[in-house]
Amino acid sequence: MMLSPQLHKILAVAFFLLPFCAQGTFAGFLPFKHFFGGGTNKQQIPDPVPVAGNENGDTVQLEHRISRLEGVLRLNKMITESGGKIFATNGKKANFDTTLEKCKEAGGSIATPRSPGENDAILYFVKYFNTYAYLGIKQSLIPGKFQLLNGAQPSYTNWYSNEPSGKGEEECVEMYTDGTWNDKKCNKNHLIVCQF
Ligand code: MMA
Ligand code: CA
Repeated sequence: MMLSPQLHKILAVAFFLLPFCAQGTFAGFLPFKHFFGGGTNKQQIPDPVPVAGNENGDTVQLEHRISRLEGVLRLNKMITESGGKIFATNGKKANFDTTLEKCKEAGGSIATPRSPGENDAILYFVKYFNTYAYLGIKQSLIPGKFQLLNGAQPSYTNWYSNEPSGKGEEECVEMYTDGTWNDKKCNKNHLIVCQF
């Protein structure tokens, strides 16, 4: 059976977050090492009654598993959600190109806010780690004009006052800790935040 897009998404997030769980270095962020470390008091939660050899039954099982995994990720504040997107960070920093790579490797893409709600969902991590993050918005061929990575015109922006200011010298966009945006060179070490 094909993996549903929803399960695919959740698995991508889970694998993206995995190294960061194993590390257990983010005090307070991951108060559940026992979930991944083969803890001793594993609780058995029964699956719904199986429907033998039935595709619909398989789907019910998958949905049940996904909703439990989502519950874990939400409970531990490892994901934020808005506009049907899931946002996540591994708590690490990288320049713009490496951020693109890491997000792609994880089955997602760099966080790209399309609304105040999505901006807030990204801002949650920027505040938590007190570290700016690059967004999936880049200068177009016209200096000082910015576009989404697919070349589309952003319908939502949240520039800090008097930004963008780079006049062609700052091709990337960073999010400040108040959620506003600044055009910036692409070689800074910023928090990796992806969308799935
Ligand atoms: C820095 C740099 C720019 C930003 C200004 C705002 C001096 O340059 O971060 O991208 O626009 O600060 O003062
Ligand atoms: Ca700037």
